Amino acid sequence: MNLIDLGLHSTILEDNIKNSGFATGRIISVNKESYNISDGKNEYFGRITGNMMYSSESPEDYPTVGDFVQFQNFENDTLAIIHKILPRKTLLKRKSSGKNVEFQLIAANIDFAIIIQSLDNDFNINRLERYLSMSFEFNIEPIILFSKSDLAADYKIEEILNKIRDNYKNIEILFFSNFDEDSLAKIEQKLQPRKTYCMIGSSGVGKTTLLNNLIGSNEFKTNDVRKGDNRGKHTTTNRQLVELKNGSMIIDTPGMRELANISISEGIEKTFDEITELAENCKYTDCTHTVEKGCAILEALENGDLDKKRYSNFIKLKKESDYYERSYLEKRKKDKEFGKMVKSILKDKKDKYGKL
Ligand SMILES: Nc1nc2c(ncn2[C@@H]2O[C@H](COP(=O)(O)OP(=O)(O)OP(=O)(O)O)[C@@H](O)[C@H]2O)c(=O)[nH]1
Ligand SMILES: [Mg+2]
Ligand SMILES: [Zn+2]
Repeated sequence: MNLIDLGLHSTILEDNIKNSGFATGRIISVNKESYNISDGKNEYFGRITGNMMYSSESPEDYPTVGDFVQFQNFENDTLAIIHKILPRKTLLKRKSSGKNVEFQLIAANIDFAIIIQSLDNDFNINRLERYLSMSFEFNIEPIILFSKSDLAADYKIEEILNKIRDNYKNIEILFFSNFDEDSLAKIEQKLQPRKTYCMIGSSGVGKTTLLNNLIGSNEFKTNDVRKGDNRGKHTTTNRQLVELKNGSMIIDTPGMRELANISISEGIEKTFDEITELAENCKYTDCTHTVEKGCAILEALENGDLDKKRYSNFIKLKKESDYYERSYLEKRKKDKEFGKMVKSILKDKKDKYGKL
């Protein structure tokens, strides 16, 4: 395999790599402060430079799984020092969990997001719309997979399909069981060489089991779901990129507890495109679609032309995304002001006492 096989875009290869004096590879897994890098032939254990760490302003300045990076080898190739992250084609990110309003990177240079929900008790349209909005926001094509079809009656599968098919005509929707080879073969056929797929979904839906099936060995750890509520036990703890035999690449991720997003209004508009279309006929251009007279969306809701649940999730996701956007911008502003203050104190001291 070479870098193009690993998914590197040829213009990036030409512009950045020739004669750079560095080696180039792709981050295939991230541990706390170290990275595994592959150049298609060998794997390297990497760390970032101190400079990269100190000059970083946000999590985006750090490498993530799927990134192409430039590095230098030391100590007989046992240590790779990462100097630079090459321009990212796409970057999948979410709001980090907890109170802190900050981005958390999921993966870089992804072509397709494989959104997985399981048919035992995980199916949830609102959550699906959340994942779709995130994928669309970052220009990553979604594929929807429903796992554990062996546990669901045919009528239930039909019911789910009826609920979502009309809204997402251009999205691939597949039902499969990790215990049914025919359905696994269908997924395998969809995976294209040199393309990168990232599996996302709740814990316990069968992401790692699918990965193991695709590589044909139980290399990665899986775990039973909890007895009472069928939820997963958060078995996968780091993100991992794996090359498949057919030349495609797939990233397994830890199951998400909750998915919140910062500033994804375009992704939401794309996910709810029938609502976005209606909004063009609202009387006011800054219509919030909640109380205004002359709101085409509220009108459609009243006439029964618009699904109530979809509408309320649309409003909810929009509010949440805007709220986190404002909080994030405020936080960035404060951080910057703080940085400036520290710099000016240091300068004052320097002026007073000379070199510090
Ligand atoms: N019945 C059934 N069980 C499945 C299927 N796929 C996975 N499982 C089981 O579900 C459990 C959880 O599977 P994992 O592959 O560990 O789930 P995961 O999505 O990787 O979970 P995290 O790593 O915690 O995010 C295991 O006991 C699997 O055997 C399926 O298609 N049908
Ligand atoms: Mg897993
Ligand atoms: Zn409106």
